[in-house]
Amino acid sequence: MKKALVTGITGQDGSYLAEFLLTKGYEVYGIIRRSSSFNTGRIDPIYEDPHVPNPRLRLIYGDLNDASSLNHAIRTIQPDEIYNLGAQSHVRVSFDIPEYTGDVTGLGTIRLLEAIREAGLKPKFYQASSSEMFGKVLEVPQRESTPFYPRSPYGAAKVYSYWITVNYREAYNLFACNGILFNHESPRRGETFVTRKITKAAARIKLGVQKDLYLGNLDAKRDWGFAGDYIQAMWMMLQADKPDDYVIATGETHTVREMLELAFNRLQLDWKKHVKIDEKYYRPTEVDLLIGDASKAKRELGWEPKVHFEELITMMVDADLAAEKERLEGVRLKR
Ligand code: NAP
Ligand code: F7E
Repeated sequence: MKKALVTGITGQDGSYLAEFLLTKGYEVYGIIRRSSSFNTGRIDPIYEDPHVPNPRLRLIYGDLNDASSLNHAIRTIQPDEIYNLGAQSHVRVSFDIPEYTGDVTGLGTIRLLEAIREAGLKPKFYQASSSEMFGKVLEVPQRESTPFYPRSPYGAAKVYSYWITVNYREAYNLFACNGILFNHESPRRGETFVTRKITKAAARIKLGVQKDLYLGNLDAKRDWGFAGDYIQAMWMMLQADKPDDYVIATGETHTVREMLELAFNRLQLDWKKHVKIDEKYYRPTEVDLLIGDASKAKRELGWEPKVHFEELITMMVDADLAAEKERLEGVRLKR
């Protein structure tokens, strides 16, 4: 049975990837951080009852800023594949905690790569690279050969991780790949990223438990896809004949305003009556336009996105509406 080690397993992508790897017959090991409250909600359905855990899913404590925990995990598990999805992944927050972001999102990758090298192992390695590396874009659409121009501490840290992954591939002949993933969303998306913030607010406004929604720049354009499609590309990269770097995107771009309109329209709401602009959500430097060209992934891996933008936003609004109704029902029953 193949063994996969996933950092960031409690996150959006980690939870979809763990599910996917389990269906492929893998034994999955996830690194989790100690937290004062439970934060395994996204993987609870596959972990089952904590007293009767899934024997093929194991969680171990560790941290990307703690080299000894990574060394220990790799030496003891001896994984066949490693997916490095752990990161301080919020771009706006990276301006508030730039050094921490550099430590986890940048140096965390070298700690993991060094742990592999020191253990004398040759697992396949996936690095969660990001379209944020293209930042102030030097080419439209962005492809694997487009030069990087990061616009945030997060983007700069991801550029470091990208190049150190390439370097370990070339220096030590490691099967290491960068997936340059454009924005991808789902009902499991963190609630402070713009799509989820909007779909959750739309649901709450519809149900009368929220009145206004405060947002920042509505003109930014993003290439948004579905996380469930994108995690499959990660796995496909590690099954290819040779290690390489791939852009994963839909090839379509939309403004935040368009996304907002679509989400509110789904619930017959007029967003203009509820949305207010708050300067605090603006970034010191913005990424204005992202649109990816994933033709290399299609050609070489056979990967293509399946869920279209409208379908994705509908899926997210409907899920938030159902969850919010359930939450309110729970509150009503408790009274
Ligand atoms: P996410 O939901 O924010 O999840 C991030 C994960 O990283 C969580 O499991 C988090 O654990 C973990 N983490 C944070 N700090 C850590 C640390 N110091 N040590 C170990 N783990 C740590 O992110 P995502 O959307 O799933 O994205 C997955 C990866 O892809 C990230 O590296 C992100 O930067 C990158 N990426 C995302 C997108 C996108 O659009 N989603 C696009 C391109 C690249 P806790 O649960 O304990 O916080
Ligand atoms: O912002 C604008 C904001 O935070 C998208 C991460 O997963 O994808 C993500 O980074 C746009 C930006 O995602 C609000 O200014 C307006 O232009 O949802 P976001 P992101 O910054 O693109 C990349 C690929 C990653 O790698 C990252 O890990 O929306 N925006 N108003 C807002 N954004 C937020 N968060 N909140 C607002 O109120």
